[in-house]
Amino acid sequence: MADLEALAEAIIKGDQNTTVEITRTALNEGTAAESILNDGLIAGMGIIGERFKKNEVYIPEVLIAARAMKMAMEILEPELVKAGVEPVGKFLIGTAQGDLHDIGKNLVAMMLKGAGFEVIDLGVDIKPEKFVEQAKATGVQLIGMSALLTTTMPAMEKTIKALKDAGVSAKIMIGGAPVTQGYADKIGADGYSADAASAVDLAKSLVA
Ligand code: B1M
Repeated sequence: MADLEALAEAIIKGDQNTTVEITRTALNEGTAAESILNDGLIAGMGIIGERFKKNEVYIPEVLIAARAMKMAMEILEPELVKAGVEPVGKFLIGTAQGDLHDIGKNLVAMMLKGAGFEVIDLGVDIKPEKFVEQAKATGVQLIGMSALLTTTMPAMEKTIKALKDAGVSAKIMIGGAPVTQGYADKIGADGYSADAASAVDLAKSLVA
C-alpha cells in the first residue's frame, strides 16, 4: 500500500517528484482520493503551516511545499470530483482596491488550498463592487482581503460596507502587514490574522 506518511513527508520537503509518484501509486492501488488528500497532502501542509508559525521554516519552504501540493492536486482533483468530495469551504480572496502587493495574498491562498478550501482568487486591485458581484455569483462562505499599503486599508472598510449593504452574509477576514486586530474590529471584519498559517486556523474556525 502507498505510504501516506511518506507523502506528507514529501510535501514537507517540497519534493515534487516523490509527491507525484506516491499520489499516482496510491490512486493506482485504489486508495481513496479523500484519504490521499487528508492523510497525505493536507497532513504535510498542516505541519508546514505549524513550522511557519513558529519561524522554523520561511516563505520559500512554504512556496516549495505548496508547489508540490499543486502538482499532486492536478492528479487528484478529477478523482475528488468523481468521488463527490466537498471542500472544507469556499473562499473568495483578493487584494484591496489600489493594492498590487500579492505575495502574502498568494501565500494565504496556497495555505487555504492546502487545508482543503476551494479558493477563488480574484487577483489584485479588486474594487468593492467586484467583491460583491463575485461573492454573490459564487456563494462563498468566506471572503478574504489583503492590503500592504496604509493608503489601501480604507478600501477594505468600503468593501465590507458594500458587502454588508448588498446583503452578503459570508464571513470576512483581513490581513496584510499594516493591518491589526484593532483595525479589523473597527471596520467590522469578522477576523484578522497576522500570517498565512493563522489565516487557515481562522478560516476553519469561521466556517465551523
Ligand atoms: Co511595496 N511597499 N510598494 N512593492 N513592498 C511595501 C509594502 C512598503 C512597506 C515598503 C517600504 O516603504 N518600506 C511600502 C508601504 C508603506 C505603507 O504604506 N505603510 C510600499 C510602497 C510604498 C509601495 C509603492 C507605493 C512604491 C512606489 O511605487 N512608490 C508601490 C505601490 C504599488 C501598489 O500596490 N499600488 C509598491 C510596489 C511594490 C512592488 C510592485 C514593487 C512589489 C510587490 C510585488 C508583488 O507583490 N507582486 C513590492 C514589494 C515586494 C514590497 C515589500 C518589499 C515586500 C512585501 C511582501 O511581499 N512581503 C514591502 C516592504 C516589506 O514588507 N519589507 C513593500 C512578504 C509577504 C509574504 O508579506 O504581504 O505582509 P505580507 O503577507 C503576510 C501577512 O501579512 C499575512 O500573511 C502573509 C504571510 O504570512 N497576510 C494575510 C497577508 N494578507 C493576508 C490576508 C489574510 C490573512 C493574512 O486574510 C485574508
